[in-house]
Amino acid sequence: MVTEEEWHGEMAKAKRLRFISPLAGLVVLGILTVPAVAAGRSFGSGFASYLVTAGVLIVIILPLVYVLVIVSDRQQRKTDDKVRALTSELSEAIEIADREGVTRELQGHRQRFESRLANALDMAEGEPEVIDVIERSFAAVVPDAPVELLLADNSHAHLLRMAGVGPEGEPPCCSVDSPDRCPAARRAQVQVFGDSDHLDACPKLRNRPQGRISALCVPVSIMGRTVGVIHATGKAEAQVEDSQIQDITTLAKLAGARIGLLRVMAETQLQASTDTLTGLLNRRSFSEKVAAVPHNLHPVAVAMADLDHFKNLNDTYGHETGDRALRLFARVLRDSLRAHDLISRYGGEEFAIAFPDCSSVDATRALNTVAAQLDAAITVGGLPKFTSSFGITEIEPGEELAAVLRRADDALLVAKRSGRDQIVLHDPGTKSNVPQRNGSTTHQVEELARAERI
Ligand code: GH3
Ligand code: MG
Ligand code: MG
Repeated sequence: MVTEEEWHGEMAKAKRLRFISPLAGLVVLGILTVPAVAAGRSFGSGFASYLVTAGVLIVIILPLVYVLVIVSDRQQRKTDDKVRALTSELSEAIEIADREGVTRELQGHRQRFESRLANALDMAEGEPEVIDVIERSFAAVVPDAPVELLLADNSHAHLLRMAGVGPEGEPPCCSVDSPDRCPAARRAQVQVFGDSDHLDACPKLRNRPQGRISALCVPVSIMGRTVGVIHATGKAEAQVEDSQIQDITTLAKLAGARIGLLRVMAETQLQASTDTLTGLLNRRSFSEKVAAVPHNLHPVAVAMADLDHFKNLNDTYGHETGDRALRLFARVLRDSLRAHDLISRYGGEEFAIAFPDCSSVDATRALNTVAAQLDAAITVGGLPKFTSSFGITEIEPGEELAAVLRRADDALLVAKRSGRDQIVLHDPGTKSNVPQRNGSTTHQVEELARAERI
């Protein structure tokens, strides 16, 4: 390394030498001329004396000139060395600057990609939107390679292809079917396989239709648990760029974090809207959902259910058995009714149900099935026998839910008074409550249905 001080010192030395050499030469020549002329004269006069003088001068000056040449040559070489060192240092510095420029440009590109990706994920409101962002990011991260996202289902036992792209439209189609069977997911580590034929390549890469391939597998974690993998393939022995690994890792990290956040939010929302014992809607979310059901063009039936003599069951078999009975009743309701019926635990051992696009007669039929299924489920579940009473009505145009529930509750009260284990339908025509079950139930329901058809 040549310092600036050294360089200036050498330049000053060379300059001094250039100035001093001719001056010193003249002085030395002047001084040496005297003994040379004297020596010439001592050998005679005329041309011979000149020759002797010149010869003496040459003999004396020659070594001096030689020394001068050596000194100046050495100085020149020193200067040349310094120049060479400086030149190579300069080109090295230029090279480093170029490399840093490229690195800075890559970093800038990565930062821009990261911030756009984070922004897109932040705007994604549900998992399908997050998956869409991931799929669109593939084109930016690995533009020419088949790549896919495999995510575990709720059971964590199966990996499902959630997104996939490829230059010819075909994703890599890895055959792995569970996170435990994927080395990247199992080890929670990025895996790079240079050639599917290598001894230590993932077995799932062999025998692909594309033949020999290389692969990059980046695990996706949600809240610290590896739940999937981003899998990209390329030509065998193809060099995988560090920047690509970093970009896919960033994509996996940000997408996993967003999905995790969305799942926590969904879980919190679910917890806030459901009853913890039964998993049914709670009173507040039931009211909100029923308010959103249109009831002007199509009938919407609403039922109240109350378990019969539930206090006795609790007192006789214990609170734990009572809880099991409540859970069983909730499960029977869920399994017997339609997926879009709104079922809630309204409080204690009371349940409210709304049947969108369903008349009270059809709802009565559905609740008859519930009662039958309950009986069977109690036997299978080994619980003490219990029954339920129901009151049913229909929402009238523009009616508040509170008024509808009051009517359903009135019908339920009639069911209780009539001996329990009953379905009582509030008849909108006569505005009276009609029992629908216990002996004549089916018959009455069918009659009502026929009347409605007419
Ligand atoms: P009826 O047939 O008239 O409805 O009589 P009932 O005994 O069912 O009604 P009552 O209102 O007298 O008693 C309701 C019981 O439900 C009392 C209460 O301890 C029980 N209960 C309410 N919530 C729960 C719960 O979360 N778990 C359990 N195990 N029991 C509950
Ligand atoms: Mg009760
Ligand atoms: Mg009650």
